[in-house]
Amino acid sequence: MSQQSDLFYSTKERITLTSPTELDQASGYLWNKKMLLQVNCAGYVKSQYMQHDASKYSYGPNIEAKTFMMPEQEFYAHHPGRFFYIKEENKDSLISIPFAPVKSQLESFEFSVGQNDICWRIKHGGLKYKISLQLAKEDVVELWSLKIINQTNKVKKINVYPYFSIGYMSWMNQSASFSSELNGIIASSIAPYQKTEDYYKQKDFKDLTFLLSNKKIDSYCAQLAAFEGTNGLHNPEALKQEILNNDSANYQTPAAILHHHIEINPKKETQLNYLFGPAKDIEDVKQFKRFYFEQNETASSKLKFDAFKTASMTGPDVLQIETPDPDFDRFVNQWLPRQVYYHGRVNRMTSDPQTRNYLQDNLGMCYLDSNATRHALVKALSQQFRSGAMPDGILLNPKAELKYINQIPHTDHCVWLPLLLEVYLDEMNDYQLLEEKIPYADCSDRHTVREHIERSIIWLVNARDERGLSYIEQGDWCDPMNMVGVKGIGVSSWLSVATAYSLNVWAKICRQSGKEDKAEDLIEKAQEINKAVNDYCWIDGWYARGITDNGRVFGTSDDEEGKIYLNPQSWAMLSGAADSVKMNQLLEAIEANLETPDGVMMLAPSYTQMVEDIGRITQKFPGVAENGSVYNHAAAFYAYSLYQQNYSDKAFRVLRTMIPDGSNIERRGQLPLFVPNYYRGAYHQLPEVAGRSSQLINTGTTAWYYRCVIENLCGLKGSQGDLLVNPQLPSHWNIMQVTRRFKEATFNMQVERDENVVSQQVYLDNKLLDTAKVTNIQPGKEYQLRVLIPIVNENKFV
Ligand code: CEZ
Repeated sequence: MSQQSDLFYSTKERITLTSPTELDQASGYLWNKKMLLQVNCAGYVKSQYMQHDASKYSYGPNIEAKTFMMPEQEFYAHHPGRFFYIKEENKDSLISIPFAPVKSQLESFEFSVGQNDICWRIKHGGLKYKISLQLAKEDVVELWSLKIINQTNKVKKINVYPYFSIGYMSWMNQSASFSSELNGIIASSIAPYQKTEDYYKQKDFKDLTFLLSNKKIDSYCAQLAAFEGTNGLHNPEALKQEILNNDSANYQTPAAILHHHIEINPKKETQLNYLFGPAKDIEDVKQFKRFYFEQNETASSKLKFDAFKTASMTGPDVLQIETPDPDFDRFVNQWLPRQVYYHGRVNRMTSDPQTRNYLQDNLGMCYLDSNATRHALVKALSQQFRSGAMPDGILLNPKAELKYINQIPHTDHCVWLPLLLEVYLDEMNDYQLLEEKIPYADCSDRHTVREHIERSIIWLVNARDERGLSYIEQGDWCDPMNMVGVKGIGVSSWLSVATAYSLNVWAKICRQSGKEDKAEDLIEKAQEINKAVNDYCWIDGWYARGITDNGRVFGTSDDEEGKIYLNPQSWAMLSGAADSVKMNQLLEAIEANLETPDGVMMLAPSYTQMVEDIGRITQKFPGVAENGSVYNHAAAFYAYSLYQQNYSDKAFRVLRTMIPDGSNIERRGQLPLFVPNYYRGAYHQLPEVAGRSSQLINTGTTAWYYRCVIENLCGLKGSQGDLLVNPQLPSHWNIMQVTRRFKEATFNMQVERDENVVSQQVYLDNKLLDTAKVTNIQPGKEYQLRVLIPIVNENKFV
């Protein structure tokens, strides 16, 4: 166990917060392939599940907009949650655990997040409470357990009132009542609709929400208003008396409140289990009751539900590191692969993930489950158009439709195809994939993957103006940059260098798959694009962000706001546009304008007013999301580009700064168990909120972060079936141990600095290798690697 601050401590697989108030936005997340819960330390819960598309079963107290997951969603008194009111018999004192809604001082509090469960340990009034939450393996069901231990020498008589939010379900039809047969609250609704055809679309919707208990209840309340009365949830009217009024909700906002009167003998304990979730009909609920309660040997006794019935959120164990930085190790070994796996398995809880997100999330998944990546690549290419263009979103099921941002034309989606293919081929050496035949979205001709990629490359090369710069239309990687090229003239410097980089990557793949001639053409074209970017976008020491429909170059020192953007700089390093002179200049410009203690901002200064020839990005609150936050996805690109140029210390600092630790956790407001999509930026404009976490776990950062760690920091990168060995340690590390699974073999690597070596030496099973690569790798075999690297005189990682 390492105590990283008096607020939290970590063990190998858990992070535990010891205060419900010091980090009040702190949360953990649990998921299975159909549902996602973000659970806050006080008991508030954001829950959603997939039916055709993201849906809810526990809502706020009034109609909620159906939209994609948002950053910085604050909690409020009626925010949905899972709470247990506790009242000792004949005593007025009322508490609620884990903390909200009563929020009274508790004697001791722990919020502990594990890989596959979340639990709370609370002591108060001579009783010890352990609340545990797991998710079902496949079903959309929350599995809750509450264990109460009487630590006193007297019999304890208490009333327990689990309050699980249901909220405002539907303006068409909502109600709730108690089912004695199921021993629980059943709330039912009709998902609102007006178009006739929607009736048939949603006939099989799970419009019921249920809360079942495995212990006979004494009374209940299924109506929010009746429970709360005029007092509010911190002191509900209904709890003025011991027995609840057994209120139903009849087109009134439902709630699920049960009541158990319990007597616990001295030093004895009792255990209560609950199932909560959506269902299509009563039969569905009965089935869950049978499966999770009746057929669950352990339900009545032990805290946990049968392991085979609960979700596991950790992918295969492919990488373990041990370095001088245990907090970093814990994050890389446990929490990062868990977040990468979540993205690859859950697709950000949508049925039409944005194409760039889908491809990048599967880039990360390639290290954990390369078959899933192969499947995703084939699926994405089968939705490509014959023209070579890629859609803005990938439809994951026959009923899926392109929604929200996927209805706005973005021009970058083809760029990510060769990048994903490169990681897949390096990891799996599966060049046969290039010959696999796949149809198009708008044509049944089946062409090879190679042909599909060729068409996407031609599409990218043709989507450029007379200067050779890439059109941006209503956005590139930056979604809300929607007015630079809305007239079809404006261009993006980022997309231009990204296109050049993508061409170079495809050239490498062509060279590796015997298409030498193609490779030459591609590299030439990439150089042509790099030249155009240098000719038109290199201004005063860094790359501008683009040129608008009216020919205004923006993202330069001439701009008051949005002077410099990070992405064009890092990708110009990747594409080869930036030679060493320009690289030094742009790195200085980044250091001077974008670097902050919380990380590298994606642009600065943040916009404080609308700029009509740039667009929506300038209307976002300064320092939030794309408008100058520390947008970790962009920072991860920067780290990757720095590693390619051997700026290992700078790259490691960018990665290390993304993980909250004792020195900045209060500022960031989250536990080090995920990388959020951003930390507040606008560091020089709004320092008081800079560094604040968006708390949003959906981010393309994780794929690139994992790639940087595996291929650069550890330097164990696949190449045509071999494993290249070239670790890039930060200069303040003298040693590192790594275990990596690659091509079903295990590589144990020890890296150490040695004053007798001037350049890296690689020993395989104690034999010095001529070249730093392991060839002829045998599946199932275990390999010992020892890498000696020079001592660094100057520790550049300060
Ligand atoms: O969505 C992300 C996208 O999922 O924004 C990134 C983009 O590369 C990702 O593909 C950068 O723009 O529409 C908006 O204003 C939102 O800001 C989305 O752009 C943003 C969501 O907030 C999720 O972060």
